[in-house]
Amino acid sequence: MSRPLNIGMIGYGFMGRAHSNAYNRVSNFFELEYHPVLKAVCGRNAEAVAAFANTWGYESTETDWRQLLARADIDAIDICVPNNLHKEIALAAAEAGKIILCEKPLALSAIEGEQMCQAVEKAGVTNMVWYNYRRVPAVTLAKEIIDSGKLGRIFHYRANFLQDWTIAEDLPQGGAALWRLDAAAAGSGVTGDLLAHCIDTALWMNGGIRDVNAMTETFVKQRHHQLTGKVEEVGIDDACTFMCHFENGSLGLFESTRYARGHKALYTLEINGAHASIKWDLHDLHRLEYFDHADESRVRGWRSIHVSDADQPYMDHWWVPGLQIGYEHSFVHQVADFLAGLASGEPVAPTFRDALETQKVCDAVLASAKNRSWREVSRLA
Ligand code: SOE
Repeated sequence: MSRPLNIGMIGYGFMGRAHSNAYNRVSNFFELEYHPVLKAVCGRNAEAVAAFANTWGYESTETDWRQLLARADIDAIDICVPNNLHKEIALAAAEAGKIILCEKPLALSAIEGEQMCQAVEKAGVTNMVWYNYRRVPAVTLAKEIIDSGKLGRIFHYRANFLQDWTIAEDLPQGGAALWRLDAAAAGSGVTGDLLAHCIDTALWMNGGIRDVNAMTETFVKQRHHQLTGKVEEVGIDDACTFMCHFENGSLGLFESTRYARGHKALYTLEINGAHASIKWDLHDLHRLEYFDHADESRVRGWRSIHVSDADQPYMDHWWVPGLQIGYEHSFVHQVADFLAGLASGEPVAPTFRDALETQKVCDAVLASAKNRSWREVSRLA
């Protein structure tokens, strides 16, 4: 008989839906020692949070997150609110002895992130950050192929995350759906929101980043602020490009923007090794492109692997070979791994400490862009 893990989620936006869906689905597809129970969801607007609870099957609601933390029937807190609230909630949740799942990026800065790491480590509470793309089966397969050594020495790591949803100059900043455009709530723009995903995957697949050289741009300098009602300076980076040295000697090139007309969520990555290369594209997320120089020369070329077979990562839990899954399943996989980790006592990556490494790279990227110079990653900015 599996044991309940009572979830208390704070926030109920886009990520609240993604996480709730994962909690609801996981026990149907994975046999685990724990099963999530949607005990409570918390948000300031009582009516809206009640409607959310009803849609997703939460047993109760709260309008004050401190009340949620005080409840003895909540085992795990899921932080799904804007980035500027992560630290305060995480520190209090650790103090209350709750398990913590935190939406990415971990914090507004590495200094904040370090405080969060110390809090969960001192309290001894299990923790994880939602960097979901690691658990797209094709991405997990890419990691397994790299770890097997098939690529040989790595020369290049390239990643893009391109969107186009903020081009309109009359799009406001701030408030419920648009806090990502407000530096006070988000900390940064594409660096913390999109490049953080690329960096998380890169650190996981290719190891640490030594130093970075970045440029950022804010194309629309002022926007109407939904909370203050005034036209205010835009403090986020609309676009960011950086190059870097990995500790393994390979070179990295990363680009992210919300101004690439025609691209909605084009996360792509490519790794070139001495013997083989790998490419992946979020718009075609179940495929992994693979080129192996060891193939017979007359038939050598890029293979497009449809990652849907039972011996490929996670796929034995879903349908029959050949039938693919999508974006939301990466969250289901992350919950499944998290619950398995709870049962075994093993930390599940990315923990707060793992995610702090991404935060350090983000800080270095923003500092480098500001100072127009190379910046080492290890310094806490
Ligand atoms: C921004 O548009 C966003 O929703 C990010 O916040 C998510 O982390 C990313 O996965 C998709 O794009």
